[in-house]
Amino acid sequence: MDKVQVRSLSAICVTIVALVMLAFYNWTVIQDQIFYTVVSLQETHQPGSGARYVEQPKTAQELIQRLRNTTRSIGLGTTYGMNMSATELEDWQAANPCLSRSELIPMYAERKVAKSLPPNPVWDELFAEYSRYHRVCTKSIRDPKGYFVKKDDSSPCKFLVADVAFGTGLGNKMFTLASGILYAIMTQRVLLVPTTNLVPEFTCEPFPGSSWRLDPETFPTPPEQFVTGDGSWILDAEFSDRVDRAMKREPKVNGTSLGPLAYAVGVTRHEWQPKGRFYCDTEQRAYSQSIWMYTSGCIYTIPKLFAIPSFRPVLEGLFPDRMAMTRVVRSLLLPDNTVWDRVRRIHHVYLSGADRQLGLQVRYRDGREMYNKMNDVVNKRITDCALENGLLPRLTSELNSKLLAATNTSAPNPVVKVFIASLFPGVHESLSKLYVLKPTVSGEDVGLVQITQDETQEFSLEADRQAFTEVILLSLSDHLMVTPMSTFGGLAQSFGALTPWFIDYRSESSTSCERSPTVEVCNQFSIKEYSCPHDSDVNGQRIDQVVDYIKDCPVIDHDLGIQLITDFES
Ligand SMILES: Nc1nc2c(ncn2[C@@H]2O[C@H](COP(=O)(O)OP(=O)(O)O)[C@@H](O)[C@H]2O)c(=O)[nH]1
Ligand SMILES: *[C@@H]1O[C@H](CO)[C@@H](O)[C@H](O)[C@H]1NC(C)=O
Ligand SMILES: *[C@@H]1O[C@H](CO)[C@@H](O)[C@H](O)[C@H]1NC(C)=O
Ligand SMILES: *[C@@H]1O[C@H](CO)[C@@H](O)[C@H](O)[C@H]1NC(C)=O
Ligand SMILES: *[C@@H]1O[C@H](CO)[C@@H](O)[C@H](O)[C@H]1NC(C)=O
Repeated sequence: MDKVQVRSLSAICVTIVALVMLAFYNWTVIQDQIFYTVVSLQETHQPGSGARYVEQPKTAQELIQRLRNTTRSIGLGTTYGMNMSATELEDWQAANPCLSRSELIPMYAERKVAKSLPPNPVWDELFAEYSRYHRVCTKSIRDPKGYFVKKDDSSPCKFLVADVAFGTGLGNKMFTLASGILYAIMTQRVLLVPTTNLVPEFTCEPFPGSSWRLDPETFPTPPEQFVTGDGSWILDAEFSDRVDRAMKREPKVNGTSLGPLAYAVGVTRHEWQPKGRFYCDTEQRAYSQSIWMYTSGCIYTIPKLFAIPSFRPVLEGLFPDRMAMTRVVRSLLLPDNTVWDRVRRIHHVYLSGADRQLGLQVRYRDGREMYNKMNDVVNKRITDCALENGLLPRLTSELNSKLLAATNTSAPNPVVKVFIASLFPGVHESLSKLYVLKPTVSGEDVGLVQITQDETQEFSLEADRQAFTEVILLSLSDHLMVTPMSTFGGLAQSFGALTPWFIDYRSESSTSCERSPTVEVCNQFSIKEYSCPHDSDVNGQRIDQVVDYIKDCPVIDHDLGIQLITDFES
């Protein structure tokens, strides 16, 4: 990891912490080396039923069926059963209230211009079945820590601890976790989320009768960044070595019978996401025989899951429109009641009743200095973009003739509400100067709303809650204009199922903005070729040449990444 990379990546995910991490980097490497020599001594262990190799399902229905079979095999005849009783469910819902689960989707449907995403019954069925699996597995092993420490593998259930790199903002957290969530579902692993990353503190518990919360104070997670971890985990380098050695011993087995290579594997990071070899069939076959996995980082990687050949049939069946992120966040990452209460109040007083809502997300990642330098040019581009694309009405210097002529106007002017999310006041001031002083040609009245302007990015539960509130309010827009590379705006786009316009932030540019080719966001800093030494059918090939709906991200957004092209546009 050289300095240039650290700087450019820190601009994306870990704004402040990266410098501290650089200082600790050498220390971490030393830790890892000590750790590897310890774990190599215990390479063999006897597999239980959870560690048996099973091929990836070929269809979404087969995945659902497998989850159901596992749930049945461990749930039937137990006190907790396969399903919860109605009273159990009511009690759980009373203890884990989540108003947004029933109230958010109808608000998207009420938008007057934006299209609603049609329902996806296969995804809903999978989510329900996975929730049941989660509950029954969690009940059956009782205590995740005890199960882990004993290296137990008597249950057919497997587990994923899905974490997020320390010190990241809301958007990066949610995209990273969403990637872990979809991976857990695809690989039939019980999803557990360390509460230190705070996501379980501002989202709803997603699985009825169960909990995804993992207390990292008591649960032994692997060594992460500069935090000391537990040595029971095999990390990437050692895992790849074991795969290589096993494949050398039996080159013909094609990964199918590698046998369990490790009880617990921590997927360490390269550029804040799993390394290229993670996205290979041979490695995935090997991972599938480990009982525990741990992932972390700060980058969205769902596009790369679509690149894994053995995952693709199920993912294509589940998301024929590729609206994967929207389904995941709307089912599993909903705002808890504290956040939802803010959304409802602010929406009610400032945004409801509009004929159209425009969302504007304006981010100056490097803070005040960048703001001072770019505020004028960014504001001009926002206005130009809004006018060129009909997102805001044009101004006139003449007074509204209709208003003046009529002494009794029965029909009030249509209202366009602009919700602005920014750490700075610049764009609100700039638009106020236009729309407060002058009427519009169309006779539409334009209202501007910005609820915070904190200037600096904070790292706290309160900062995440407020950021999430503003993301949801942005997502309720009919049209959305966002800052390139920003996962904050990207999260609003995913919740709202919106195809955004990227404001042009390049200093030398003659365009004001550009429409995104997709609702999906960019998998930033992604390696664009398969690096799968044991899968000669794809190794070295460009992913976009193997999978036709995966493309380079647009240059205006982020030129070092790939993304899914959606069949839905709004
Ligand atoms: N409330 C609020 N917070 C913001 C805004 N812009 C940035 N932030 C803060 O800065 C963080 C930005 O990190 P992140 O969401 O990962 O977005 P990214 O860095 O642009 O990809 C957020 O989580 C907030 O804490 C904003 O418009 N409103
Ligand atoms: C589920 O179990 C049934 C009955 O035991 C079996 O016929 C079926 O093949 C299993 N399905 C899958 C996908 O494992
Ligand atoms: C559990 O609930 C599912 C979905 O409602 C149903 O199909 C299944 O038959 C139930 N199983 C048992 C054992 O009650
Ligand atoms: C590897 O195994 C898979 C799954 O059984 C099979 O579909 C594929 O054809 C095999 N590839 C080779 C090169 O043997
Ligand atoms: C204004 O017009 C509306 C509808 O045309 C009518 O119902 C109302 O009585 C009028 N009000 C006045 C004060 O003239």
